[in-house]
Amino acid sequence: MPDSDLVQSSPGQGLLCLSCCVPFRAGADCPRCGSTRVVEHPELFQLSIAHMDCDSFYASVEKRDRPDLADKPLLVGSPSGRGVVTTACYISRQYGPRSAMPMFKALELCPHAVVIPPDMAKYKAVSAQIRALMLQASPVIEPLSLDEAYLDLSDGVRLIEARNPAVILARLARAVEREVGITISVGLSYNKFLAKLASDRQKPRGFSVIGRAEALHQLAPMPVSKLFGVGQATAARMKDLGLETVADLHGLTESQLVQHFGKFGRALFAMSRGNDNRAITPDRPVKSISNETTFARDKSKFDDLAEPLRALCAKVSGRLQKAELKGKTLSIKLKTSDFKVLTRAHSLGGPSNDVRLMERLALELLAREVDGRSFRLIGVGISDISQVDQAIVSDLFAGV
Ligand code: TTP
Ligand code: MG
Repeated sequence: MPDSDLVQSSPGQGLLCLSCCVPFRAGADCPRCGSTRVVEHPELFQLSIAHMDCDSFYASVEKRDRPDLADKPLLVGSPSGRGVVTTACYISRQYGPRSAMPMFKALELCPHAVVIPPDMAKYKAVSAQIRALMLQASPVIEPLSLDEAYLDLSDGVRLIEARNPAVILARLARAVEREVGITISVGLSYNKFLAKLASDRQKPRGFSVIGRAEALHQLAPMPVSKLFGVGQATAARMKDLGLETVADLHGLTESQLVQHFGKFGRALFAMSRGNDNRAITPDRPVKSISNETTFARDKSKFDDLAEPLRALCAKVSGRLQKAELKGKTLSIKLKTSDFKVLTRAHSLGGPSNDVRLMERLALELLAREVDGRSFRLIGVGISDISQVDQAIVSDLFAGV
């Protein structure tokens, strides 16, 4: 663990500079760089589920490309006046415009706003760039739309074990600003529902934390509409029942909620207490790539088995390289002449698609199994695959 993160492993400490991304022990401003952009929370270094959401996404991208608009109110949407606002920048929001508002109304509220039509191809490219940065932190990210995603940075999941999740998130937000040129807000908690709630609390350029000790207390005064899955219709039904805030829900038992809202009542009961056990599911499954050969005649000698195994390693490594993928675990598969399947796995010691490393480990695994038995099939596979470029990882997450 880097010294800078180690400093924070003591309980009760929870200060992190959002400018230089280094934790510190005490004080209001960062003792290292003097920044006042500091996040403080007693559970800051114990939480690992995050939600990140870009600030006024389309408008931020347009402002990045038109620096002359930086200080001006900007609306992204159809300039004809008959369409709706897709994004209102934060300056324009001071005058009232919001997403989904008819453009003519937004322009009544903010007549001096500049209007730019949306350029979806550009926003998709920016989104892909941000996603690539996120994938350097964890293979388990779940995008919800072009500008937001959940990230699982738990132990055993995140790619940079040595760094605390909060530090990784601060670095990611900084990388999005520096490399993509727009700002993003971070929510950090212990489940998806609370992480998303948190990311929305301090926009723009926020870093907000909801810990276990405070969740119930913080949820209590919120309107029921803040709960995941409570739309206008459900909120209206709740109002009829006298349920307007989350605290009102706390007064009901789970079975009472189920009585009123069916199966959803169970989710409501859990969420109103800050519980949410939904897993973060990557949009594309963490893939594995494998290849196998069935022999015309069974083989039992090491050399006879090693030759096809080398050829399979070359194929699998070639596929990985072509797709710009790397895997962390190598496995071999053997099927005996009486159809028993054996699989043996070994870590590659980090993401790799190097054919020589794969061959060496595959042959080591093979050597342990060769004992006179005859085999009819041999295979090799790489799993724990991510689109990680180690060189970039070390740039983004190494050092302080
Ligand atoms: P949001 O994340 O909801 O909004 P935002 O990024 O503009 O602002 P915030 O800082 O509050 O997160 O949506 C992301 C993008 O999705 C937004 O820039 C434009 C698009 N969008 C629409 O096209 N129509 C809509 O009604 C909304 C809400 C968003
Ligand atoms: Mg957004």
